[in-house]
Amino acid sequence: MEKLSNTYRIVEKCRICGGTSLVPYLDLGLIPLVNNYLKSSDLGKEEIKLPLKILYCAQCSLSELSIVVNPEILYRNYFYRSSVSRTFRDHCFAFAEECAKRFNLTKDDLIVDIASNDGCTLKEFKKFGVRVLGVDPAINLAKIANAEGIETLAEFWNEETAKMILNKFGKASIINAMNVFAHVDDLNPFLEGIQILLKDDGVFTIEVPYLLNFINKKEFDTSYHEHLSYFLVRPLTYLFKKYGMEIFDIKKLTIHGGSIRVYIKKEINKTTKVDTDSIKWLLELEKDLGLHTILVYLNFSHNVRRIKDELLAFLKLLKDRGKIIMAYGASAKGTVLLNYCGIGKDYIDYIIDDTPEKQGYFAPGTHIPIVDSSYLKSKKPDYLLLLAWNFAEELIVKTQDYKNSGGRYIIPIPDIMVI
Ligand code: JHZ
Ligand code: ZN
Repeated sequence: MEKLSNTYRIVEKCRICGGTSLVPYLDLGLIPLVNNYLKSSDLGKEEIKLPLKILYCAQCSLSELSIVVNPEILYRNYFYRSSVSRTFRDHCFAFAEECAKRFNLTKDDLIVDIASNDGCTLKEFKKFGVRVLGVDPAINLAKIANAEGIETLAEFWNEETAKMILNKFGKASIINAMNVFAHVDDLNPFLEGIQILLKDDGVFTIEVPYLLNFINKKEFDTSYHEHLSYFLVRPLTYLFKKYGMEIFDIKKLTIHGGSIRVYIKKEINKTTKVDTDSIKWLLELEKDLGLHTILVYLNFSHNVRRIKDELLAFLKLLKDRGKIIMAYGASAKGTVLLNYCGIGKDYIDYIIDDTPEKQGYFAPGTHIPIVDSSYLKSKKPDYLLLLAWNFAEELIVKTQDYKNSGGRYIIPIPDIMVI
């Protein structure tokens, strides 16, 4: 494969501990960029496909991608809209409500959301009467959020952005980084930016998919070129200590197949009580499950190959019987699953997605057309492969008519389940 200049760099040392003992354990082959949805005029052109490989750091137990794709390519125009899922909107409301109560937020408090997407989280915070500001590099998303009354800067998060906000808006009481911390290559300017903008008694929170769930539930499809780091608590404790920050609480969450929310304060803030139990409990759990050694990861990789074989064999059986199969959720993880397993238009006729921006486009790699939910009625599939399996419940509830008329669902992860 030709190495496209300025497209990516190869990872040689761990981004958290600097260790060079990086052991590869998952290799999904060449996968397209998951956010690179195609127009019909793009279909004849060559598509970027890059190696998708995960490495385990023997020193701090971080899992990390073997390459880093230039963020300017990945994030300036972003199709994913956080607010499409009701489950996610509810999740954001619960978080905003918790913060408002727990940290006694008032109208003077500024809440900054990094990678604020279409303003989904900040809309919920706004309900509690606080000041809100979004930061997101996607120009298209910042435009949508601003039009909907959530002030948003179309910038990457770093020291310069933090200084600019400080001059214009003052210090922040809470800074959130939800589903973005794992996307960041150089954490130095990111955390320096937090130090600049956060009040001394302020709170920084991150939400990241939890590697423990990734391994235990075989969520291999949530690895893609955007997800550079796959976190356990262990490397996180190491990281924040290095930056003069302290984790004071961690919550396990069910969202996105299992995530953790980590609450962090500046070390100089002596007033916030540290819940050492929640941190110790997770650290011990990770150790007991063998996540601080390589063996578990190699076993995981073996399971991933098995899922591929089983899913392909099952879909083949359905096609041999003349069944019509469609998919729901043109998600990033769906693109990885389909491309890695070799499931294309020969199996799946259409992918339904409620995101207006994705409809009319074609899925990366497979070129399966992305359509709106009216296709469920007009094309009458026998089976619906849930590519957004993390929102299975929500998708099944919203497709009750399909279910009542005999339609079935295939949930691919962690093991094939037919409903
Ligand atoms: P969803 C995203 O990944 C984006 P994806 C990002 N890379 C990230 O870090 C992770 O989340 C955590 C559609 N849908 O959320 C919307 C409906 O159409 O599982 C989405 O296209 N109707 C930043 O893309 C897709 O499915 C619905 O009712 O893997 C879901 O994508 C629902 C619920 C979803 O994440
Ligand atoms: Zn490391």
